[in-house]
Amino acid sequence: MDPATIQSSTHKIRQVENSCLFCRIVAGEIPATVVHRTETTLAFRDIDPKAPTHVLVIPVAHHADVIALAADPSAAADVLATAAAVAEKEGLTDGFRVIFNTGAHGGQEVFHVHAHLVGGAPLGPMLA
Ligand code: IU
Repeated sequence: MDPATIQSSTHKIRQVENSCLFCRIVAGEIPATVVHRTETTLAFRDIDPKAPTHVLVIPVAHHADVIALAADPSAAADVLATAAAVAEKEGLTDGFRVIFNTGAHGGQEVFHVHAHLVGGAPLGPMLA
């Protein structure tokens, strides 16, 4: 589907992929439990949490995966900064994981890059 141009709350024009679930969450078209928001990022609770805290951190701008995000260092830094801010907000003082599932072998299902911030309990040697 062609990208549509919409007016963001900050009055800057940005591109939104109409067919992208997470772009639609950013646009407020699909509900999500938002825990933190910046001008360039959004953090919301995963609908199927794998740990006591399971928050997805996304850039507002559409990037398909972490490879595309890496080509936009400012957005990449903003996503990590938001993950760190949410970890602090959620009280994850004993540690946490930040995971970018990527591609078919990585188990990526939603192709708007998202960092899984998981914690709140010992996670074991690997996240299943
Ligand atoms: P993945 O890395 O692309 O596999 O992760 C996608 C995540 O998005 C997964 O943990 C889902 O539970 C989560 N999710 C969501 O939080 N809200 C939704 O509406 C949908 C998926 I669809």
